[in-house]
Amino acid sequence: MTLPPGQQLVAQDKWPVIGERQPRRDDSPWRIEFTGRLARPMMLTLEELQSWPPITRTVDLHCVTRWSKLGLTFRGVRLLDLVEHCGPLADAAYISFTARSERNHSSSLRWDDCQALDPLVALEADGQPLTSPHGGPVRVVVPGRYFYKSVKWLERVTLLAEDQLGFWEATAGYHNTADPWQEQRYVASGLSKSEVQRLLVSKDFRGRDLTSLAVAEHALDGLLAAEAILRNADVRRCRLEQADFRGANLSNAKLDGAHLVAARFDEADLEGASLVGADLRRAVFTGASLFGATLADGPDQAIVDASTRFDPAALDQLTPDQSQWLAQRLAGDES
Ligand SMILES: Nc1nc2c(c(=O)[nH]1)N[C@H]1C(S)=C(S)[C@@H](COP(=O)(O)O)O[C@H]1N2
Ligand SMILES: [Mo]
Repeated sequence: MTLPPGQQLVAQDKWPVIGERQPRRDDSPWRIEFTGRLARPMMLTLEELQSWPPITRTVDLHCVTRWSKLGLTFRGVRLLDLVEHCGPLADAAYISFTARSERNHSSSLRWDDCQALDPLVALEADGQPLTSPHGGPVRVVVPGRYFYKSVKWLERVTLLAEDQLGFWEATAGYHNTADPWQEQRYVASGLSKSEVQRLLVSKDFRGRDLTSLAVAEHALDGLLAAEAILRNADVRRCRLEQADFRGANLSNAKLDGAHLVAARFDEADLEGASLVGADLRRAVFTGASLFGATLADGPDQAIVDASTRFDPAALDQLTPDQSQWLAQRLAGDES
C-alpha cells in the first residue's frame, strides 16, 4: 500500500463529506450539458446517460486536507466516450466541470491531462447509488488528482480554448494541477517581503487572506488572527502563546513545534493541519474542525494534557491512530 506524501488513511468505513453538502434546489429533470469547443454539443438526461456502456473503476481518493481513502469502486460512464462522441475541436485545450449547486461550483483540467487520467462520470460507489452529499445522482471522479477536481452533482461539461479556474482554484489558492504525488496542494501567497515584515511587526492578521504565508520561527505571542485565512501557512516553531485564531482557516497549516500555550482555536478550520511537537497546554479547540489533522508522528508528539480543550466530537474527525493517541493524552494517561 502506498500513499502520496503527507496523506493519511481515514478509518476503513469512513468517507467524509467535504465542501457543499447538497445540490441546488431545482425541480427540473437532471440533465448534463456538453458544450463549448465541440462539433456536436449534446444534452443528456440521466436515463440517456445510463444507456451508455457502463464501466467500473477502483479509485483512491486523496483529499487536499490530507486524508485518503483507498480502493473505492465507482460505476458509471467513461467521460472520454461522452466527449469524443461530441467531437472536440482542435483548439480544445481545457475541460471544465460545473455543478448543479448554489455556487455553480466548478473545476477544470487540461484536456490532455484529462485524456491521460480517464475520469468517470460516476453514478454508483461500492455498488450503491451515490448519495446526495457525495454528489449523487451523478458526479465526476478524476483518478490521480486531489479530490477537489472531482465535481459533485455534474450539470455541465465545457471544452475550452482558454482555462477557467475552478471554484477552489480561484478563491482559495488550490493548485490548478493538483497531482497528489507531487504534493501540488496550494499556490504560494502573493505577499511581498515588506508586506510580510509589516504584518509580523503589527501582530495583527485579523480577517486577512494570508494563504501559504511562510513565517516559521517568529516570536508572535498574543497574535491577533481571528477569521484570518492561513491555509497552508507555515508557522512552525513560532512563539504563539495566547494567540487568537478563533474562526481562522488553518487548513493544511504547519504548526509543528509552535509554542501555542493558551492559544484559541474556537471554530477554526484545522483540517489537514500539522501540530506535531506543538505545546498545546491550555489551548482551546472548541468547535474546531480537525479532519486529517496530525498531532503525533511516532516519537514526535504535541504536548497535550487535561488542560487542553477539545470537543469529544474532535476525536471522531481524526484518523484512528491520532484519535487514540489524543484520547489517552486528554485522559492524562502518559503511557
Ligand atoms: N459541487 C461540489 N463539488 C465538489 C466540492 C464542492 O464543494 N462542491 N468539493 C470538492 C472537494 S474539496 C472534495 S475533497 C470532494 C469531496 O467529495 P465528498 O464530499 O464526496 O467526499 O468533492 C469535491 N467536489
Ligand atoms: Mo477537498
